[in-house]
Amino acid sequence: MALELYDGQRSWNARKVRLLAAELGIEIQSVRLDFAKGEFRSQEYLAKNPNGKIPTLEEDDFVLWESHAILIYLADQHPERGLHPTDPKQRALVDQWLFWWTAHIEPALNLLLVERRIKPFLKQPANDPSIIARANSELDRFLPILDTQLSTREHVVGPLSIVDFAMAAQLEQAPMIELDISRYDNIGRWLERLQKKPYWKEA
Ligand SMILES: N[C@@H](CCC(=O)N[C@@H](CS)C(=O)NCC(=O)O)C(=O)O
Repeated sequence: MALELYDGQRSWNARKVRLLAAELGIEIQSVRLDFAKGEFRSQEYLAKNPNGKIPTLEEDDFVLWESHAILIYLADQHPERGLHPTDPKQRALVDQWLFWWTAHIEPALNLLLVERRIKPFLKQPANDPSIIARANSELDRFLPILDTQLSTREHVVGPLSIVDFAMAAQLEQAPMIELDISRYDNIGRWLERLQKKPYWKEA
């Protein structure tokens, strides 16, 4: 069976997977779920992913959720590309940045996403100033670390790796959550380099 990805047009987590699959030339069949129609919470989908979130990868009877676990699984199909390196130290550095992103940046991005997009969409009170301030304070603390890292490297760990896909798919959506990243020059240049990839726009 082909690889199937339960995803959604606007999901930045699903986009991480589509971008990496395109880079690796892995064919993935996309199964689009519509949040507004409650398709994330159907019994059928919850049986695959009890979180009711996307993305979920399905390959025969193997089901995998959590976008970063999916990135690792796909990259490990092509060890020769080194996107999740086999050398223990290089791999540990990729994992370091992936965990750092998951622990420090993603929660803050998600707070902005919920306040600025999800709550208005659900017609709930949104744009809570204290939540937005908390998110921005975390981003002000941690994004400069990424900007400095990129000041001397073409990609986050040097060579292209899965962390570039994990981070870029979300940071390129900064305008959507009204996050200003224009002061981070190195992040901006790195995003521009990635966006030149031939598949980037369509993935
Ligand atoms: N940690 C999960 C997060 C997945 C996630 O939050 N996906 C969003 C779409 S980008 C979603 O399904 N949201 C629906 C919900 O939270 O109910 C991952 O990386 O896969």
